[in-house]
Amino acid sequence: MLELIAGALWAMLPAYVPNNAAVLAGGGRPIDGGRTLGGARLLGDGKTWRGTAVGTAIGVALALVLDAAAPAVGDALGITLPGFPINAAVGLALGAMLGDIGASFVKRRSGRERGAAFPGLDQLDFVVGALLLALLFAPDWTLSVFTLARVAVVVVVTPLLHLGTNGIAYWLGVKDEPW
Ligand code: CTP
Ligand code: MG
Ligand code: K
Repeated sequence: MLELIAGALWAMLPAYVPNNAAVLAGGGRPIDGGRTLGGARLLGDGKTWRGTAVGTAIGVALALVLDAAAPAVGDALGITLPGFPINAAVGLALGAMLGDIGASFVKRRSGRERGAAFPGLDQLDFVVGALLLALLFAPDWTLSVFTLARVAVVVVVTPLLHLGTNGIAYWLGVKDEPW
C-alpha cells in the first residue's frame, strides 16, 4: 500500500511542481501574444513564456534530484522508488505545463475569463498532459512506472493535493484564486 501510494506520488512530483513554480515565476509576455479567436483570447494573460519555461525547468531539475535520491529514500522507506531518465523528466514537466495551457485554450473557447474555475479540468489537466507527454517521450518508462493502480491513485489524490497547495498559495497571497 505504501509502495503504491508513495510510488505514485513520487513519480508524479516532477509534474506537480511546474504549475506552482509558474505561479511564482509568471509575468511577462503571454504565449498567445494577445491574439484572439472568435472574440476571446487564444490562451489569455495567465499563460506566459516565462512561467512555462521556469515551470518546466524546475520540474526537470526536481526530477534529476529525485533520480539521485530514489535509492536512499526507497531504502529508508523499505520500498522501491522509480528514478527519472531525462526523457521522462522532460515529458512529465513539459507535459504538465502543456496540459494546463490546453485547459486555458478550452476555458477561453467556453467563454471563461482568465482565472475562472473549471472544476475537474483545473485539477487534472496537468496530470493528463504529463502522462501523455511522458508516454510519448519515454514510453517504456511510463508504462512500467505508471501501472493502472498508480494512475488510479494519482487521479484520486491529485485533485486533493492541487486544492491544498493552491489554497495555501492563495492564503499566502501569491495566487489570485484558490483553485
Ligand atoms: N502562469 C504562467 N504561465 C503558465 C502558467 C501559469 O505565467 N504557463 C502564471 C500566471 O501568472 C498565472 C498564474 O501562474 O496567472 C496562475 O496560473 P493559472 O491558475 O494556471 O492561470 P490563470 O491566471 O488562472 O489563467 P487560466 O484561467 O487561463 O487558467
Ligand atoms: Mg487559475
Ligand atoms: K490552471
